[in-house]
Formats: sequence, structure tokens, C-alpha cells
Amino acid sequence: TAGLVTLGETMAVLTPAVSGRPGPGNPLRVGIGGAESNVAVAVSRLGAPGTWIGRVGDDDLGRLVVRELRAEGVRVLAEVDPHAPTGLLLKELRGGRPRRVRYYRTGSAGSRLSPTDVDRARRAIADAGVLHLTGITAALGPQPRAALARATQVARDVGTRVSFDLNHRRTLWPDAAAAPVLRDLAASADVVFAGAEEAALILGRPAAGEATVDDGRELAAALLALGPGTAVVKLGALGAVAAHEGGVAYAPARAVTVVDPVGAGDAFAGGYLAELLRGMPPDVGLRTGNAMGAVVTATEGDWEGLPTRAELAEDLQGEEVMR
Ligand code: KDG
Repeated sequence: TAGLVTLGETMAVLTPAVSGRPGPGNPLRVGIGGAESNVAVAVSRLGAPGTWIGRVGDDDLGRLVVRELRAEGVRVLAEVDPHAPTGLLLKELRGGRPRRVRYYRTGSAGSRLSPTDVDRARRAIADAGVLHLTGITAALGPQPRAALARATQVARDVGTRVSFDLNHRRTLWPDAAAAPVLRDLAASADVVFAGAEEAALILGRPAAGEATVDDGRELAAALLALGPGTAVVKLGALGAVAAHEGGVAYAPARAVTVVDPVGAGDAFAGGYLAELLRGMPPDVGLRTGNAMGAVVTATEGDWEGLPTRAELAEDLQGEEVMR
């Protein structure tokens, strides 16, 4: 079956063992994470093929990235860059929960992604059912942005659908710089994923606090008018809305105790796209996306808590879909 292919930067993720500042009494655990590879892992756990295209340094952390992804069944097409190190991300824990992330990625191997990396993976894009891209790559600089443009072009040429998650990261670039770039990428995609705030940003509207389901419907319709085939707006605890040619679908989310919300959006996108790959309609994608996001939010780590298809089926039992 046709799977998902994605490209982006995956970093080593450092997490203090316990809440508070890292130090001799609070060692850092080492894992890996990257929005795009998180989605590839999500899809793989749900039983569909996932491929990740990227660059890593010629170092232990780069080898860790490659090994961890391969251990998850993700096909890795990584160029080992002898001139730059693998990037790092440090999670800051406050009150037991990740409060924010700090990046050490300027000049990293992963941020040197270029159109050449796309060209060498042309075949993988042609074989895939979906090419998944995110706004994080666009924030990394002109070269990675050119890689996104090339990837979109290749997907168009070979007839592979393009999925785009806005994934706006304020710590990487300011709203004013991001908005027009993210809007263009959203317009040219087949499926777009956005949080309510991100949707408002690219639509040039003021951020409207907590969005309701009705706000979500309206934002999704406005995103759809930009040009994508489907526009998904995620509403966190309220669930998610998808506007598409055939109408608007809504699926509520299950209430969870928040342990670590980082990665919830990737889990959602992975769940939605795994269903799309199986030919399922948007309401099924929303339901699976919500369930995947809920599990990741309730567990530690950006992707480690992702459920398998069988675990998900248990989770979903008894839940209803509302339109
Ligand atoms: O969506 C989760 C990601 O943000 C995290 O895994 C790391 O890719 C990452 C980033 O750039 O923040």
C-alpha cells in the first residue's frame, strides 16, 4: 500500500529526569523528536508505511535519530552531513510538565535541508500516497524553504497528494514573517492542518482567544477558500473540524489529563493521514486524529506514547462521531 513520506529536521531531545533545572542532580535523558518524523512514526504505528527524508550530523546524536526511527519501522532517507552537527532541543519542565522547548539548531545538519535532498528522494515521493510537510521547515531558512517548494513541485508532477501542517513556531520566526509564507504553502496543499490561532494568523485576523466549535467551522471554511482540498482546524479539548468539497465534518475529543501536550498535533496529523491513506472520509480521519492526539497528550514524550492500531481500537470503542 502507498504510505506517507515526509521531510524535515529531527533533533536529539533532552528532557530533565525530574521537574526543574538540569544539573548534576537532575540529569538529561536523551531521546529524539521532530514534528515530521513524529508523524511518520504515528503512521507507522497505525500500520502504514512511513518514510522520513532529512539530514543528520556525522555524530552519535545523528546515529541515534536514524536508529530510533528505523526501530519504529520508518524508512529513513538521511544524508549524513560531515560539516554540521545534529540539532538539539531542550524541554524545560515546570511543575512536572514541559513548559517550553529551547532550540539549539542554528547551523545544524537538519536545518541545511535543500532541494538536492528532495531530488534524491524523488522516487519515494512518487511511490507515496501522501507527502507531509510542515511550517517548521519553512522557518529554518531559505534553503529548507526551497526544499519545500521543490517537494511540492515533485509531488504535483508525480500525482502524490500534499499535506501541510502550519506548525507555526514563534521561537523560530515572528508572526509577520511567517504569515505570508505559511499562507502560500497552505493554499497549494491538498490537506491543511491548523490550530485556531494559526488559522487566524494566515487569514490576517486577530487571534480570538479560546475558539469554539463554531469558530472552528468558520475558520476551516475560510482556510478552504484559500485553495486546499481539505482544511482541518484543531480545537484541542473540543476536538477538530474539517471543511472539504463535500461539506464540514466535526468530531469531539475525549477529555484527558494533560501530561505532555508536545507532539499532540503530530499525532493528530498522523492519525488523520493514516485514515486518508486507507481511503477513509474526513470524519473518520478526525476521529482517529483526536484519539491519537489524546493518547500523546496523556503520556510523556513527543511521540513515544503513540498507540498502535489495536490499542487505538480499544480506545475508540463506544465513542460516537458527530457531524
Ligand atoms: O510538534 C512537536 C515538535 O515541535 C517537536 O517534536 C520538535 O520538531 C520539533 C520542533 O521543531 O519544535
